[in-house]
Amino acid sequence: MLRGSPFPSFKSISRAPMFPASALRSSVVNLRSVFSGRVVSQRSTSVGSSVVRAMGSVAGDFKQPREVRRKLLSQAQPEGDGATVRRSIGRPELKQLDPFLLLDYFEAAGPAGFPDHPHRGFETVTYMLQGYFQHEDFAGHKGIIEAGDVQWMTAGRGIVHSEMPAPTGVQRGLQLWVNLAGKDKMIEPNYQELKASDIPRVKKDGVEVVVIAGESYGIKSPVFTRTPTMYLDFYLQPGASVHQAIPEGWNAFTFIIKGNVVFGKEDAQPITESHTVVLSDGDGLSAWNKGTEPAQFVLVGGQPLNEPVVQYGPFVMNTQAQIMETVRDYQLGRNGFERAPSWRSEAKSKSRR
Ligand code: FJE
Ligand code: FE
Repeated sequence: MLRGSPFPSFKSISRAPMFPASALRSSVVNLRSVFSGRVVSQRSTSVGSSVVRAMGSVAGDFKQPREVRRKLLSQAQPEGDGATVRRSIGRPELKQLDPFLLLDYFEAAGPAGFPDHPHRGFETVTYMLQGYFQHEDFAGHKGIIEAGDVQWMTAGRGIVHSEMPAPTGVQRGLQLWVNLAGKDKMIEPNYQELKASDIPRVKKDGVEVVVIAGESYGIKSPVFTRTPTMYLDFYLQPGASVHQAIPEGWNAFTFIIKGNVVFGKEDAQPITESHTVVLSDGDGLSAWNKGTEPAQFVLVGGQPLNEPVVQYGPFVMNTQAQIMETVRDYQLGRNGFERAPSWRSEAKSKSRR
């Protein structure tokens, strides 16, 4: 059991809010398919719009529309070092939506951010909407994520890094955590870094979509999603609607960044800004902007892993024994965390002088 005291130095790498004791949680979802070695298909989204819907923009054809299963509001909360997030997936009422562990819509103005911290067992996807973020990791990898850019980071067996917004101006963006299957948790860390110009965008009938992962309107993202995932950023002009295919059996949700959006049925209640909508099963989603202002929302879907999830802050494994091993690896600097004990980000070193 992780009860605080067995890992005294663990706290020293974290400032209080980063790794609350409550971050340790365990949920056995489906033991049957753990380590079953099932083959997952990369992108099974069906495209082709043989049936043209009466109105609206057809980004992918489908038969069984998904509807709103749950609606949750995300209020701003402090996170990291002076940053503010609106947490979607990962909040107490929605700890996870397999394979997703977290979606934070972050806003930072001035000095704030997420100083030196580790990850193991999943992927972080940072998508900037405004401003920029500077990142650096313990292996010497560093760079800037600017508005429209995506950093798809596979932490695998271990990354320690710092994620700090620009010192001036307003920074806005999203960070999504995608779980990795047990067989992939200890893979070599990897980055897929896309500049805004590398990410396909489609504009049609008052709809604009940024294809971060998966496909829309027959256009595919170049991102490889080890855990099969779709991630689309939609902009709907007033009066516009979109019909988007989503693979059946995948879990899917939307998070509204701006405006009001009607999901599922045209006469459904519009859903407002900062709400997460968990979608029911089906093979597609219809969305309408019936308001007078442009609307923006992200649609995220993924093939469930159906494995037990044990999370301790930034470490996500299948069992508590693996979590304890991870904490030990991190403290002792082994199994992928070799550079952890001696590394300190430049950002942090500078801020301390
Ligand atoms: C954190 C572990 C973490 N939301 N949104 C525990 F890794 C983090 C963390 C972030 C984060 C970073 C960015 Cl750039 C954007 C984020 C959480 O680094 F906040 C906790 N509690
Ligand atoms: Fe991080």
